[in-house]
Amino acid sequence: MTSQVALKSVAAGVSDRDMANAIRALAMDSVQKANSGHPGMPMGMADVATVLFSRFINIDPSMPDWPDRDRFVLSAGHGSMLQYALHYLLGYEDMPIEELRRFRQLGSRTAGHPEYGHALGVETTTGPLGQGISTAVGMALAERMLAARHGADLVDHYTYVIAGDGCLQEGISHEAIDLAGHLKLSRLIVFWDDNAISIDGPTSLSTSMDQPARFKAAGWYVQSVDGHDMEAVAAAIEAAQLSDRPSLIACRTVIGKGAPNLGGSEKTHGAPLGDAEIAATRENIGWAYAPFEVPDDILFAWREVAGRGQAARRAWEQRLAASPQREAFDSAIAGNLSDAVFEVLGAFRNEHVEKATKVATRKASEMALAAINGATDLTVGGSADLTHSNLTITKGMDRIAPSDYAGRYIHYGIREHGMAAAMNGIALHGGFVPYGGTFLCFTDYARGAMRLSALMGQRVIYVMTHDSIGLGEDGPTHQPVEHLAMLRATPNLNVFRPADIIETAECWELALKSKNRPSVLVLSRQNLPMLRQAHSDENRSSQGAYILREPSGHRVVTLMATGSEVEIAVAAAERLEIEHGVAAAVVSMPCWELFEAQDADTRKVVLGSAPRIAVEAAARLGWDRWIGDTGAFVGMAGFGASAPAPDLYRHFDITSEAVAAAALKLII
Ligand SMILES: Cc1ncc(C[n+]2csc(CCOP(=O)(O)OP(=O)(O)O)c2C)c(N)n1
Ligand SMILES: [Mg+2]
Repeated sequence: MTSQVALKSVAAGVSDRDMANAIRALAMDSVQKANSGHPGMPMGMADVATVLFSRFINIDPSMPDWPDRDRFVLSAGHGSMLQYALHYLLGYEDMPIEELRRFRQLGSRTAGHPEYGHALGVETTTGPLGQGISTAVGMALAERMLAARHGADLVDHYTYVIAGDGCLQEGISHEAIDLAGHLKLSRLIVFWDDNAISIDGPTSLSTSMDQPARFKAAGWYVQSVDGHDMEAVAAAIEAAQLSDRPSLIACRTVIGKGAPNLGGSEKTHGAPLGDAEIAATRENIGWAYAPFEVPDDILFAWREVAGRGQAARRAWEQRLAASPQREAFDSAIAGNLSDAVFEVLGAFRNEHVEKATKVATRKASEMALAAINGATDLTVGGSADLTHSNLTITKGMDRIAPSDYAGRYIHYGIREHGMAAAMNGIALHGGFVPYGGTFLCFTDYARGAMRLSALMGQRVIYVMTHDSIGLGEDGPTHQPVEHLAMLRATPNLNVFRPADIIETAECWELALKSKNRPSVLVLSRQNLPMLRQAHSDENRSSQGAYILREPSGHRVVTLMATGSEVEIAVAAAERLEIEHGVAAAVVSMPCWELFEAQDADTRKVVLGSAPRIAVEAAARLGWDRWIGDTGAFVGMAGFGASAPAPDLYRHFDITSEAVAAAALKLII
């Protein structure tokens, strides 16, 4: 082993180009060994990344979660080897060279695309193009909001993004860029890997977009540089840091830079270079080392760089220790909601059982939110331009505006996908619990980012109102039918469809307590009666499903329903009992996922052994699990229609009469 002192003197002779070539070599070797992956992008962006990481970014590999670190988002996630190579070179303890050798293998930290939680320092999961840049907008916004609350002493960092042609072609980037430009998120700096190549070939096959002009039109500060001119890149970053607007630095690069025959070609995008081209590349860039070997001096030069971030972190810790904000800041970052939040929700339930409050569950959600938002300031609300339909703003919530980040309500604009991605970024950044609304039907538009909320296990709360044909006149374009099935099929996502004001408050409580999981609150436009017989201190929805109505005798049939159809099931049970002497239990199932998590005995008690009928104004898909072989389903078999809601329920035969008839058919 060479001594540290000796290394230091050797490192002094290491050039930026050597440091960048280490990234190139590690990327091409790892992809070659895995026989899978994307060498072109890391090789093309190695120079930009070297400048960014060696001269600017404040991160500390020995404490990757330090709250005031700069955020780095590799939006072009297919270039994951860029990030893994950097992490190895910077000395992240979970990224030894063995992990690079195990690139893309089962159980390695070096997953095909960067995954949040897999490797230290990966700030967000990327790979679905466009998500990274859009998530970064949420991070940059959260940074400004947290700074507004706790001061620049504690919160003062940048969010850096590397995005490719693909990220900028994706529609979500439009939403994200527009929002960031409008809000003047000046701490957001995006590098565009402008290599004019994607998988099919030159980008001219499919786009004539003037990207710099597009960003300028959205209010960004735009610079264009040669991405292999390191001094030009450094100067651009310096200028970007001083801008009062978000920055795009268009970096003209060569994909697979360094590969003498394949550089510049789409062939380097997503396939190993091959032994011959790798040997030629080594020759071409003057890299005389074996695969996975980085000489000590170059490695040391990289490790030295990490010291800058470490010093920044230590200085920040001292500021925190001396700050009167310390406790509030720590608690916000930990995301701990005070007991007061759950106490007010308990009192809320008590009050409304007594009053038998009949409101739409979207209204109930607004009322619950008023209580929640009064008891904590961690919650940050918003809507994709449907604030007064989703009922997501409550009294006293100030709005976030350009250059004014002290509020806690975000007008996301008509940008469902951008909103969902921004909420991921806010949650990942820390300091806030984001919730945001749109119509349930437009979950489709937000889906890509919602899936990532679930994959990353983030506490993002989706307030999805107008949840069925019950929305009425707007018609089938707005009436979700298949959305519940899709959401329920998504792993690690809680889908709540409360039946009344009490369940709504309970579901809000459960969503807030789900620290490692997103939640979707599926809420009605139409009024729904309060269905509880009595107040219980226990949160009955926490079991996912429970017996809402016990029959007077031995149960002959069980009626299961969610949301607005629970009322119909209750009416059907009464009809069956009074008119036909049939004892029917009603099971309300506000959250399938939580019910699935119960033990088999609990589920058995709730479901009973009598034939079961499910009632839901949505597609049947998924219900058979609960219905069993002998049951029936009353719901939707196709799209809805435009008409007043009561007419639609009659038209589609989702009525207490239809449920009672289905029950009689089953048991006779
Ligand atoms: C939403 C989405 N669509 C498609 C893909 C598949 N895909 C991965 S990389 C890529 C091309 C990206 O081009 P670019 O960003 O220019 O990357 P480069 O080839 O320059 O590395 C595509 C289509 C994806 N990952 N995500
Ligand atoms: Mg490209």
